[in-house]
Amino acid sequence: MADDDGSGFRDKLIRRKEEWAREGRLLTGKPTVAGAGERLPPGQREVKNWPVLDLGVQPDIDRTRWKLTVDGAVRNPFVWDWQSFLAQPQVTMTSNIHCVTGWSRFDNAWTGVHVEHLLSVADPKSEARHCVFHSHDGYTTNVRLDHFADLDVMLAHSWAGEPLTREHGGPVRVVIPKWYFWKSAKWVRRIEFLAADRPGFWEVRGYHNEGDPWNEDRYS
Ligand SMILES: Nc1nc2c(c(=O)[nH]1)N[C@H]1C(S)=C(S)[C@@H](COP(=O)(O)O)O[C@H]1N2
Ligand SMILES: [Mo]
Repeated sequence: MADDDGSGFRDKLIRRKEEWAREGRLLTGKPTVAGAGERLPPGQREVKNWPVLDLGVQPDIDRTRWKLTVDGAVRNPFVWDWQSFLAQPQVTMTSNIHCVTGWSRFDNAWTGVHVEHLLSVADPKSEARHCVFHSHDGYTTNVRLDHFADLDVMLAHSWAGEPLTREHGGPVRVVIPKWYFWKSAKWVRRIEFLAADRPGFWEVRGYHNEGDPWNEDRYS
């Protein structure tokens, strides 16, 4: 794909998603309570395939050169390379995906490093309240530290027992099941801890700062 086509696609996609935010696309005005027997949040439909959504640039990161930096308001900033990442305790957890464009995909088995372990190593300072994920495609997204610390959050390198493919964010992506999927940064390269919030790529383009699908937190 030529550079022109790439950035044209990107600009068009960004404009369309900004328009959805202005229109309030898919909003039903009927928020529901998570876990009340229903698996599908309001305005969502289930898909069996797994759509690919990003800004049209899928960085090709060789696992031998992959590194994750964890820094900012932490007592123990560190860098994991691929071997040290795999040497950390590994977990497999199953969760649902809810994309703000309207599709949900149930029962995704992710394998990787649990957020509880990452936080025990990094040891956030008392002033740390927020996190920003930085990705290899230039994408960023923000979450509150207490939301990042939810026990269903992880850094995944595998999906359904297979290495995470490049198009879905491999070598490693963030998985935050309780929020719309734009918070789950693909190709993550850095996790920065902050005292003050710093909205990310979609959060400054009309999307909600948090993103609870049950509450229809689609737009700001
Ligand atoms: N680095 C990066 N992460 C990203 C994005 C992106 O453009 N770049 N898009 C987000 C959005 S809007 C969605 S819906 C999901 C899509 O993940 P998938 O392609 O694996 O379905 O990734 C999220 N994480
Ligand atoms: Mo998305």
